[in-house]
Amino acid sequence: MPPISRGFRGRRPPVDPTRVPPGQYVERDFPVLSAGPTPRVDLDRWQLSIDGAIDRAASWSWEQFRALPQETFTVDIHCVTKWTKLDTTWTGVAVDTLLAGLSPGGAFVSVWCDGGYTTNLPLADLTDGRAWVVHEYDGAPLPPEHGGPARLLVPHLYFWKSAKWVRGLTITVADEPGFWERGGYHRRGDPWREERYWSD
Ligand SMILES: Nc1nc2c(c(=O)[nH]1)N[C@H]1C(S)=C(S)[C@@H](COP(=O)(O)O)O[C@H]1N2
Ligand SMILES: [Mo]
Repeated sequence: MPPISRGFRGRRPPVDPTRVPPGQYVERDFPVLSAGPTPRVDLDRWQLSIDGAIDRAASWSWEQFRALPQETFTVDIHCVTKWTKLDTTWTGVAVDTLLAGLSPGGAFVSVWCDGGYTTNLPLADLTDGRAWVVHEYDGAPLPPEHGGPARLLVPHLYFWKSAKWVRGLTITVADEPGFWERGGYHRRGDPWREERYWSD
């Protein structure tokens, strides 16, 4: 008997509705949403930094970053433009690992990137195993259009918080709106509460 019967690949298991936040639909492809061109990144000069309101700043070269403890995990992602993609698999370093031994002196983070994109989040949304800086998608190096060499991944918030081409996390005392947040998007962006706009 053949291992895969005819037509099997065309059939899709039904979607578990409890995994799809309100107002979202399930997308099978992986759309690219970028506010500008994909930046070119020289890995020899790439650095990831944590700075701002923190007793001691930290930075990692690409080699140092790749030598940190790595995690591979599968999560669902939710874009504010209403697509949800289930079971996406990533590899990278937990933000907890980056923050280990550092003492942030503020409760917020401004994330900055090659290309100039920024986004803001409560620090609490980046800790307790809920956020990573990832460099692999589906077992392969993260494609540039999806944020390679490395992007932030915060799957429990709308995907605009998952900054592509991430280069730094600046700890701030006050919540400082980033690129889309200045344009009216929510300061936190919880898809289960439909926190789409600043006024939600
Ligand atoms: N640097 C950067 N990060 C970004 C964006 C961007 O324009 N620039 N777009 C955001 C938005 S709105 C979404 S939905 C996701 C899209 O990620 P994708 O292109 O991998 O699907 O990246 C987020 N991170
Ligand atoms: Mo988005």
